[in-house]
Amino acid sequence: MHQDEMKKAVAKAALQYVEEGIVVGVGTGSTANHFIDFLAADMKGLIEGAVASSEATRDRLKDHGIPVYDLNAVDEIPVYIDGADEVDANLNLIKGGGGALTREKIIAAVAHKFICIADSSKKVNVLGDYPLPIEVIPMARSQVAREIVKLGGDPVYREGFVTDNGNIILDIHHMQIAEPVKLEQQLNNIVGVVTNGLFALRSADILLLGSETGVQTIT
Ligand code: ABF
Repeated sequence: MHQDEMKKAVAKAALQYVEEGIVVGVGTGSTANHFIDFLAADMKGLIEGAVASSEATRDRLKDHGIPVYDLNAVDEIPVYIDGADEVDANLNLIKGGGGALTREKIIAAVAHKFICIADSSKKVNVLGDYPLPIEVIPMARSQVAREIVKLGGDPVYREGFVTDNGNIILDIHHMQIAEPVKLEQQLNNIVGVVTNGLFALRSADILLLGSETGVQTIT
């Protein structure tokens, strides 16, 4: 299977976790986009609606005619389906390559179950080859960058990019992340950081991983 076929396969497999009548949390990115398309084809009218992790996802859901709710209007999210940029054996993730990490992390925190859908290229032994995105309040950019250097990272300003929340992104390069939980906490403690793209304190519950031979379910 090619990469996009793997993405489609895991997106379709994720439908098994979506029960009738629920509000489903929906992620961002090309794999999540496939999921939205399958969700609309198979379950539109059967689910109550969705909560979107980005403006782009909200638009795609709405284009398909799926009701989109504000998170504050929803009591619970039984399941959240989203992609990742990297995933390790313990289902810790790097997310936020598309810049939607903050809303993604909020929905992941609310969701009872977080299903990560990814093609095999995302599976790694140690997180960190993929630059780790950090959403930062604009006025704190230089200060946060200095603190990241102290932690051993190499922060790069994502030029010309503004998040859905009006903030900027620093991508941390060259960081082997041996202790994801510890680093997530350290980054959370830097004043001016809104969110970091490590999902280790709240990792995925289930990984649907696309491979040459089909979809593997990893827990
Ligand atoms: C979102 O989409 C992000 O957290 C992650 O950066 C990205 C994965 O993109 P794709 O599915 O296009 O590979 O889940």
